[in-house]
Amino acid sequence: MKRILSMLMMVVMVAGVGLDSKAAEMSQDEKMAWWREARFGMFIHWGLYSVAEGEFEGQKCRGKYAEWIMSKNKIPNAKYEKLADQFNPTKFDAESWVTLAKEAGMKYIVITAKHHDGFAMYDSKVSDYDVVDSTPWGRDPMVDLRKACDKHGIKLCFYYSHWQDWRHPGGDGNDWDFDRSQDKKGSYCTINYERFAPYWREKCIPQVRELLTKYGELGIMWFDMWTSRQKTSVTEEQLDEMIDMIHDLQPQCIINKRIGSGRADYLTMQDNRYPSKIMKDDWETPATINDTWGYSKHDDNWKSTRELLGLLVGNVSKGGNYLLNIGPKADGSVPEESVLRLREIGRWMKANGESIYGASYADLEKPEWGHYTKRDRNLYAHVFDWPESGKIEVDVPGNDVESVQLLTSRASVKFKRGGKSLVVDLPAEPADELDTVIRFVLK
Ligand code: FHN
Repeated sequence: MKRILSMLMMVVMVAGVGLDSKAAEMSQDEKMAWWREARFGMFIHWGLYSVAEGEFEGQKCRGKYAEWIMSKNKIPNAKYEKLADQFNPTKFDAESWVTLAKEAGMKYIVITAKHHDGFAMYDSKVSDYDVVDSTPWGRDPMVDLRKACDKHGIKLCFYYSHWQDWRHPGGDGNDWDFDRSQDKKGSYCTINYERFAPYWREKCIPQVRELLTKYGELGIMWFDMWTSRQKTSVTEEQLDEMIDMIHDLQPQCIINKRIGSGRADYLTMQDNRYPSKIMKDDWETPATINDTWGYSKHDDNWKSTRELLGLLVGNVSKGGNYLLNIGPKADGSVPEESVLRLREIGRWMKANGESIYGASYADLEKPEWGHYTKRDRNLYAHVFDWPESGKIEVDVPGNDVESVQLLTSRASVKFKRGGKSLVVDLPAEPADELDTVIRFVLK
């Protein structure tokens, strides 16, 4: 019996090694393929700051990001941690978050497993400062999210704040609880490698290891150091240790460059920033629907659906992804304003998604009426601003074009072949009030 068991173990181990080495052998293109195909993801900022809703003890957050309230309002850990007593999200339903992402046409979810406040939003054995051990709710939302993501074919990804940690005495960023007078000046922190090393060893590495080992296959480990590493207490060696660990445990998992190392897989722009030109290496914009990431009852500055869709299409037209945030309330519900906008984008994506998924830049000048995207032999003209002339000129030699159609109905659209360009007669009315897409099939 013992022999049979050990033989079985061997088979399992060999199969396991086979899987790992297959992933380890993936080329960069193979690793990035799902992400390039996806183009559109959901960011979720949810934590103790969601309880505060942008206000603490009658004081509004002194900054536009509500998840920064602990730092901006200099709230000591002893007070901030009490927010955990009120964290009881009775309306949390992983299924509804995931189906919202799916309805919007998003293909992956990146959720804050730990933000700068140091509070783990999953069941961590490293410290009790987590959602299971410190809240009356006592549940691990990542377990439900994992199930719902698998059910709906959405990739699950984790955000982890590896640099800023305002809870651990060694983490960067907290100079209101901890004496930092011996440190050098950094950016958004003070620098002290000796102070930082125990945080890295005792909390950061073990917690990321938990995330990589407890929740199945992850799409991205999303890190957040938006300043240069030299202005922080993080060392190159520490980042190498983190990246090696991810490569060992989940070789298929991609890493964004805000980890602070050139070894990461793709670039994250600054928040809500958009390049003016095509960028050929992989990149994304993390973006907010209003101004904050974490929920704030004071932020009503909602972007319109049209603006959000323009930013998504604009990013794809320059070769990038769009990671759009929702900040659920502490009760687990998603603000109606976000739900509405995501559903409207979803309606458009359902009809026009082929011009987004796996699409990229077209190597044409940006037209004044909108954007171009391209996939294989298909060129897509996204007409956001309907021209008064009822015509658009497209810089593609007429002889290169096989057919021109409205994407949604496949109805042919009239066009004249010029020498170096085409003139297209648009239909009398836009087919979609947000963005009418004309598809050119190239020879
Ligand atoms: O400080 C964070 C912020 O709270 C938020 O998480 C964003 C998302 O990109 N990242 C940092 C600022 O860039």
